[in-house]
Amino acid sequence: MILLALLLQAATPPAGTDILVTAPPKPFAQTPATMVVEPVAMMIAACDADGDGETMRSEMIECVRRSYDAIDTAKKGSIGYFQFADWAQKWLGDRNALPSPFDVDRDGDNRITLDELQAHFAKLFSRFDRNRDGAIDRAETLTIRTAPADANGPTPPRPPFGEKRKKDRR
Ligand SMILES: [Ca+2]
Ligand SMILES: [Ca+2]
Ligand SMILES: [Ca+2]
Repeated sequence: MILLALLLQAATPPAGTDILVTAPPKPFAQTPATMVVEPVAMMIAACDADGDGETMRSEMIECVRRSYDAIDTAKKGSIGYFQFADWAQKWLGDRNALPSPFDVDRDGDNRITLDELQAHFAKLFSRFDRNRDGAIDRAETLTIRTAPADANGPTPPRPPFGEKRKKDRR
């Protein structure tokens, strides 16, 4: 009993002490995303093996091979669509992220070979390397949206500073 009384005493602040109760700070509002990175561009950026901030074609080829080998553990030389979804989950972050297996399976035999995957990434490389310098830098991985989107979808563009939205003026 004495112990309990001591504990209660310890938990009770001495008289005259102000108890300040603060709410957890509000998180910053999410800035509408006008710059996003496609899952496949995220993967290509992560292929930068030497850490110079740019992915060379050779770095990407090696990286695609490694990503494929990590899924084709049986070393069959081809993976089915279900395994391709495993590949997409691991390296693109989602089983349904693009490219879809239908885009990659060029001969339509329902199997994806490493060659087919490399051929698709070669096309992607050319698409992302906008300045054709043989390397994909971080700016080239960005997709700039004209209409920002937040958790609720696209939001109307903000009016220029000092100007109110049209509907507010009425
Ligand atoms: Ca590099
Ligand atoms: Ca195929
Ligand atoms: Ca480039």
